[in-house]
Amino acid sequence: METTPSRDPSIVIIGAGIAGIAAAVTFKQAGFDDFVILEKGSDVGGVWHWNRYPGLACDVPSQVYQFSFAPKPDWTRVWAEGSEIQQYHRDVVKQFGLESHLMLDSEVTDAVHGEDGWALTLADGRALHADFVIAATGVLHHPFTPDIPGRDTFAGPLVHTARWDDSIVTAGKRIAVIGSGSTGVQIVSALQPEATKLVQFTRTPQWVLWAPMWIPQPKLFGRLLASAPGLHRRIYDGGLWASGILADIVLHPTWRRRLVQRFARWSLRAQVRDPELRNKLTPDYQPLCKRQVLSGTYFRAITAGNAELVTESITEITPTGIRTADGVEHEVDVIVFATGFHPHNYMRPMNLRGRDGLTIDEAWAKGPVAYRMTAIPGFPNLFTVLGPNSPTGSISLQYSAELTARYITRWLERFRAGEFDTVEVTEDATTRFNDSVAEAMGPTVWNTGCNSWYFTDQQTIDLWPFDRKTMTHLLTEPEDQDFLITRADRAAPTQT
Ligand code: N01
Repeated sequence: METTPSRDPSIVIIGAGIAGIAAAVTFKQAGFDDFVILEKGSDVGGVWHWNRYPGLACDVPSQVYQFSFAPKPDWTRVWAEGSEIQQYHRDVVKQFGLESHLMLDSEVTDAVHGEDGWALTLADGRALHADFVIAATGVLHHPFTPDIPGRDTFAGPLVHTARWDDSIVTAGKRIAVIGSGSTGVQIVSALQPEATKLVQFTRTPQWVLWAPMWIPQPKLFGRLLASAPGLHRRIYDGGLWASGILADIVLHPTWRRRLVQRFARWSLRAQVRDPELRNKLTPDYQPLCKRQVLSGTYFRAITAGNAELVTESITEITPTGIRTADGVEHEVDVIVFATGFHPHNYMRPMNLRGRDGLTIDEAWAKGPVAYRMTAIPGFPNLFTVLGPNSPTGSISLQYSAELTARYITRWLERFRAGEFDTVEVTEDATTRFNDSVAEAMGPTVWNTGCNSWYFTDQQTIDLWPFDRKTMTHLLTEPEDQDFLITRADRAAPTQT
């Protein structure tokens, strides 16, 4: 193919969380330097910046929950707390010289594709241009607070976990926690010991796998890993390999899945002796169907003398508490919403317009879809990192983000070499990919009859139903026949 002189693409990465950092470091290491990272928050870290609630920790072991290019030997705990993970992201940004590329407090309101590439506008009116846009906007970043009648009448503090307010005093208070997902379980465990009273409102109980989340990582182990990078790498690779077992467990109904499910049932039986409470805490769906919750402290917290589990549905918030369907008013001083997120928003509500003015809402009228998690028909030179169908329930997010970023780098290299001006995935290829996703969802545990945030409004499951090997295979080399590739000297898009 005839090429034009080499030109460096200008790139805008939207989001400075795991996906954005992975993309930025990968691009930089591949020799691309003309990029900015736009972050709506005041710091890097994504979910680890926005979530600062008491008890926040990561339920993935930290020796795996890290970038392959930034191994951290000296985590203080096996499952690190949120603040340490957030600091890790800050350190990585510094270590890889990303600070000069970073624009914090910079929310993108518009990204419109035209003849000259992408035109972006920020909330404060600033304008930018880019050849490529990388939407690393994350999944769980729009908190969901249910519109319960009377919500505005409550006299005390009322807070969503993802917008925690450090000035709220919880010690010695009567606290309501609404929600029983990973967040609800963590915050109940953290607040119960010092509360006068803690009432958790649970609409659907969750299976909670016992895990000793508090155990420290021995200092000696950290020093050993620091002095032996080869060993550290092997441990990291071993962790990724082991997470393949988790992927197999959720993807296929084998004895391994049944074993973990038995452990989940045992975790409840062994820790909750009171039959009435145990009954209230027993889900009517299979363990692992929702995003699995891990905790070694939750059942102790909810069975404590100052704790109460309420399964009656909430009808109203009053100035002094929460009223349930049985007419009881539960008087509290603080209300905590651990009610999750709008999980399928991705880059929305941004005014994102692709070819011929196509909006992302129009493109996603039937739910968020992307080709292999990263390309959307109608949106040339735009890629998502940890976009639709990302493996939030199975494979390492860092691995997936780095792999996707390397895949995008292949396109950037070809743009630099002058091989094309715009690249856009075809409808056909995207449909084929999504059909294969739908088929592969069949035997997954997510599809066994629970309601979870994994489901879109269209009842598709927004997860990755394949193993890591398949992901690696699909995101190693672009397959040109799946894309429309244009050059300025050609009148119309051509499929190569
Ligand atoms: O949110 P969720 P989350 N009235 O959506 C309830 C990740 N994460 O913030 O099940 C009453 O899981 C809702 O009830 P129901 C992880 O991927 C990771 O806890 O819909 N209740 C549910 O109980 C996780 O899955 C870590 O019936 C209402 C809860 O609120 C994801 O974040 C830590 C309600 C929402 O649960 C989200 O977890 C924390 C209403 N109107 C989170 N509306 C790690 O450790 C909702 N609920 C890595």
